[in-house]
Amino acid sequence: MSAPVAAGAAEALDAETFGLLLDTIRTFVRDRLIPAEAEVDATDHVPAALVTEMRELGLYGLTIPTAYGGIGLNVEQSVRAFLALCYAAPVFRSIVGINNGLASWALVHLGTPAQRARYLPPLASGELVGAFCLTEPDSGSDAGALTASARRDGDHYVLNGTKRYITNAPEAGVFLVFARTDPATRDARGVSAFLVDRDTPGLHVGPPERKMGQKGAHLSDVMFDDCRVPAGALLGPEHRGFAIAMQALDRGRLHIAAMCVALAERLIDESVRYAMERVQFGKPIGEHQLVQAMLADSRAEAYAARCMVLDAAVRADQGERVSVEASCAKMFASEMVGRVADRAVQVHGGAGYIAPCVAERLYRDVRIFRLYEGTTQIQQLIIAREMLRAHGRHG
Ligand code: COS
Repeated sequence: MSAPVAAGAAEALDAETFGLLLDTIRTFVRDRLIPAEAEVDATDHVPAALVTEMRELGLYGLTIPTAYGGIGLNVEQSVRAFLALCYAAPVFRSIVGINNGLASWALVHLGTPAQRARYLPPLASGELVGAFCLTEPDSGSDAGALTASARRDGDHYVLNGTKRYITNAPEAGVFLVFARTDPATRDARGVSAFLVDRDTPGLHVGPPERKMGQKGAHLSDVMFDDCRVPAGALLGPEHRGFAIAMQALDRGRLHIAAMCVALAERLIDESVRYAMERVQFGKPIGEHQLVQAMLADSRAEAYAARCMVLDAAVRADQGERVSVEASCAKMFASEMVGRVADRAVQVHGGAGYIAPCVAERLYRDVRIFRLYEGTTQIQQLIIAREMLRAHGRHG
């Protein structure tokens, strides 16, 4: 099975307009999102007014082509936009992120004209929220082992099965669902992708899960019980859905890496501010060399991750396949922000363990990055497998 389409972006925003967009995002983050963070964490709810503002700024459609009402950023620009946006708590990226990547990537690259015309404009505006349904109760890291089925029945498919931990499912209006269309297979072959509207009979959304962090972003199970969809709901070629999911994840992993970098930079700024305010042994703790060592380690690691994600993004824009670079960036950046968050709590001392300290909240928020869109161990597997394959090819 080979990749269904080549990676690479067709469109980009001109430099001046892009600069204005970045300035607008930074101002929005500073004036609107950061002041709302504590309330969102306490209430597990993002105020409707903020969601409306995110829509009006175009944040749901950053990567969707302008022909469909999006902003049409290329990969590097989208990474830079997330580096700016994700200086605020990651709940806000979670709300707009699926529309910008996992739910829209395959539509943009493989959708029929009718599918694009129907779904991309409302996804770009945020009127429609998308969800990406790959994971199942018994199929997480081994995504190719999924058992949800889609049986052909005349000019319909009938879906059955359960999808687990589906981000934005409680709010979603369309679900990109991966299901097995060839019952003779048990692995990555024989899986197809479907666009399923929320109001389709037989589709049920479970209650939101209680999570460790990222309060305000919701996920739940999605169940399919003899859920009939028209044959036109098939996205991309039949039995080629797994490669579609993997390509969407390649792009998603770059965005996760960018988010990790931005949050590390925020945690470092919070740490430096506290280190200059807090006085112990007669001077600000930032003047103690053991505290300086923690700050310096965090700064160097965040810088390394920033360079990685930008390099991978530029390569993607040049048409290179960046599966390995995306996995490297996601793995390094997510592990890095875990260490940075841990040091940020350490710099804050006891105060770092007590709400409403920003370090305490972000420490909880960033833990998911080493798990979702492929655990660190799955990224290692992807990277090492490609190294061994390349060795086999070139001797
Ligand atoms: N781009 C394009 N095609 C890809 C691809 C990619 N990045 N990765 C895999 N494919 C295609 C390949 O073409 C391959 O076909 P060939 O047999 O012709 O090579 C096919 O998909 C199967 O790939 P592979 O053999 O690598 O599948 P495996 O089942 O062995 O393993 C891993 C795949 C482990 C890498 C995959 O299951 C994975 O990424 N798991 C983590 C899932 C995940 O991130 N879940 C989070 C869900 S969203 S929060």
